[in-house]
Amino acid sequence: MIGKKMEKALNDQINAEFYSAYIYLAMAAYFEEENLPGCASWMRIQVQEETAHAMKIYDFVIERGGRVVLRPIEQPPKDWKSPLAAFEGAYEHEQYITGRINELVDLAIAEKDHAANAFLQWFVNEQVEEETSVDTVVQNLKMAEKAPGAMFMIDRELGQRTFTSPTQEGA
Ligand code: OFO
Repeated sequence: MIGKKMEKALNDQINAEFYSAYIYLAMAAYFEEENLPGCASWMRIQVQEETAHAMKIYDFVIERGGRVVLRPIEQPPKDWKSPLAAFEGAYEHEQYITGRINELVDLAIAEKDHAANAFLQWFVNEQVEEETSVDTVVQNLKMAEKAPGAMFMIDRELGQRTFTSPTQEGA
């Protein structure tokens, strides 16, 4: 059985993961508007990842005998001043999510909830990947600023990304 504090914190994290999906969906719409279909597609894959993250926590709360309570998802921004600014925003957001995951681990340790701690380690590792993959795009876009035509190549490359369900990678 899950403790009340942990249950509340995990419900908050379900909301944060759905917000992540929402902000990336907003970025996908922005990229569609900017005629960058590869960037838009990359963001749509990210939406699937975030939804899978939310559902992974959702299932864990239920498995532990807790109650999932869904709250409203905050409205994400609509526009960014450049593709680079959007990906920099995504990078900042991932750092924020990493901080939240670390706080959840701290809470699991304080509550002596070993099952939650073990479960959350998957997210600790996942956040390393999340930050790295976004930061790689940020670095490429920074280089592209100085090379005309490079944006076209990057967009084409980002369009190659495919979705692998994080929940099927084992936890
Ligand atoms: Fe769920 O990792 Fe991004 O936000």
